[in-house]
Amino acid sequence: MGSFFGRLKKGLSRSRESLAQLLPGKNVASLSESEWADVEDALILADCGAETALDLVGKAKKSREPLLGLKSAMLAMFAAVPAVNQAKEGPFVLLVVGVNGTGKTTTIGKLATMFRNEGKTVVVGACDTFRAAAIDQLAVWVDRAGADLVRQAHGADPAAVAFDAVQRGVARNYDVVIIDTAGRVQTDKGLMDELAKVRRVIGKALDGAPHEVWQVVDAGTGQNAIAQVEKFREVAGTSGLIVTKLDGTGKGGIVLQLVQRFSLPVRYVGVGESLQDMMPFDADDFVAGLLPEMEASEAGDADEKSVE
Ligand SMILES: Nc1nc2c(ncn2[C@@H]2O[C@H](COP(=O)(O)OP(=O)(O)OP(=O)(O)O)[C@@H](O)[C@H]2O)c(=O)[nH]1
Ligand SMILES: [Mg+2]
Repeated sequence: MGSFFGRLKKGLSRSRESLAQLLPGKNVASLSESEWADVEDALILADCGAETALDLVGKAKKSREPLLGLKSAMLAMFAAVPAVNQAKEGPFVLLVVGVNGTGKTTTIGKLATMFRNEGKTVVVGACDTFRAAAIDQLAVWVDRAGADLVRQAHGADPAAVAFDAVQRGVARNYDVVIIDTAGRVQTDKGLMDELAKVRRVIGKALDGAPHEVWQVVDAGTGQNAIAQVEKFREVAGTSGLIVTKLDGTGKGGIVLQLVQRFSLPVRYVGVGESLQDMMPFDADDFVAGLLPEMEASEAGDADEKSVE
């Protein structure tokens, strides 16, 4: 937890430092309109997007203390998190989707390890059959996690692999089935149709599956993440997000923007390349990483920004 938070904090330092210059962590009574405009710009630069930045500033302005106001406006965005949808019968089936290189396969290795550590049995379906190397990469992760793998030859129909994986999960009474898919750009209609088919076929193998569809988003993508989630949600039924590479982006506002735009829960965040570098998303930690720290208020703390 300590090291996770450290990595997250380090990853978000660029955004936090620019906000710290505008919002000193002191008991400032108010900011001027132009100071608020600067805060809004800093939020936009941190990838919050204009709409979310405006919304946050609008709410923060109503508070008697700017930094606290911004903090609670951010936390409010994460307020209602739905529970993970569970399987009624048979294994919990999780479909993992997203654009190329966002971290799906790595995240599946981390998730499989996590489930195994919880004592659950896991099978992973290698449905990225486009690249032979993709199957081998997944096999290494799955092996390390101590999970089972369903694979077919390079070039096989991804939907057929998904069907087999779910079937094996049911037949062997596994607790969890995770389906890895090939990365695809949301504008590629052929590949998006294929993903819709993978989803449909999973439902044929087990009624009610997939129970969750987690979309992996690279925190460094910037505004394109919005178009990605919009399209994947429509085609594949994204039900939750995993935001990766929060250790390296220097931004992070994209998380706020995605949550506000789509009301989707962020389930996990990735903060590095190794197995333990993934943690459940914690809104308090995240907001604490994004905003400068509050100093204990001191009496008579005069600052050039304190009075307008
Ligand atoms: N720094 C950092 N790197 C990550 C994280 N998650 C994944 N990566 C790296 O991102 C790169 C791509 O990861 P993959 O897991 O292969 O991504 P993918 O989405 O499966 O890629 P495709 O299957 O090609 O679409 C690898 O070099 C990973 O090590 C993370 O949280 N932080
Ligand atoms: Mg992959």
